[in-house]
Amino acid sequence: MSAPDILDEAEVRNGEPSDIITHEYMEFSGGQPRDQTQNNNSVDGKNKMKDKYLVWILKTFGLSAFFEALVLIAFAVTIVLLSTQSTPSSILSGITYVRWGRTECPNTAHLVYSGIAGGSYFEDTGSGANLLCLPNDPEYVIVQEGEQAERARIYSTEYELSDTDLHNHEVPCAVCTVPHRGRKLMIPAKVTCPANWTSEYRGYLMAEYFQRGEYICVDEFAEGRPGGSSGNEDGGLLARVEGRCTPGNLPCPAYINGNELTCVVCSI
Ligand SMILES: [Ca+2]
Ligand SMILES: [Ca+2]
Repeated sequence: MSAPDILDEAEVRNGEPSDIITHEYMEFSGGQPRDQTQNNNSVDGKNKMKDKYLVWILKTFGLSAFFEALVLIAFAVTIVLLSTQSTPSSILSGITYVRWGRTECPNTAHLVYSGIAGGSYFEDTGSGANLLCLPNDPEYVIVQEGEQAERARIYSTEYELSDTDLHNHEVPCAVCTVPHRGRKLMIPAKVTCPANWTSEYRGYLMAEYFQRGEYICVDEFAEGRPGGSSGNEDGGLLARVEGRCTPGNLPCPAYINGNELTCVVCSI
């Protein structure tokens, strides 16, 4: 007998669910006869309603549709549980770094935003010492229009590389993030990473030409900012860094006096 035939028979008998279904419920609830006590009658009445409802669902939607729905619900619950469990690790793991000299990230990383290197004016004695990757679309809140004297200042930064085509071009930057990594490190004077570390990018060590500032790693394939100017507008000035053996005691000849230093950004 097919499933629809069973369901049809269930409805025909006194308009109540079939004995097959009722009997199965009785066995499940301890196998007591349906009319043994008043309480049992009350419970039995509720069970009849449940059985009727079940029969109606099965008859209306069919057995296959019913079980397909169950499978879909189980699949959805599994997806929700997996996504809930993966959220903390995806948030808590990963590194972020600035790729100086480029507007895009390496293939292994995701771009957070790209912008332009910003720093202090090359003759200023104040303002910040570090370089910032300024977004291309700043958001303002409270401002006093016009220039005020009592302000630190930030300017775009140019390559000060007169022996290259990059000279006087503004320096772009890309903020990159790599999931499932725990540490990052910029190693000066190296183009290779330690064992088990991954090279994010490599290039040349650079720093502010006239001022005390931070050393940064500029990509070996550095570019000028798209839409920027090759004119000499100054602002911040970024120059390559060479080692000097004297004065001081740099370990020469491992370091060679006057050689421009490299750099690599590594992650693990
Ligand atoms: Ca320029
Ligand atoms: Ca040199």
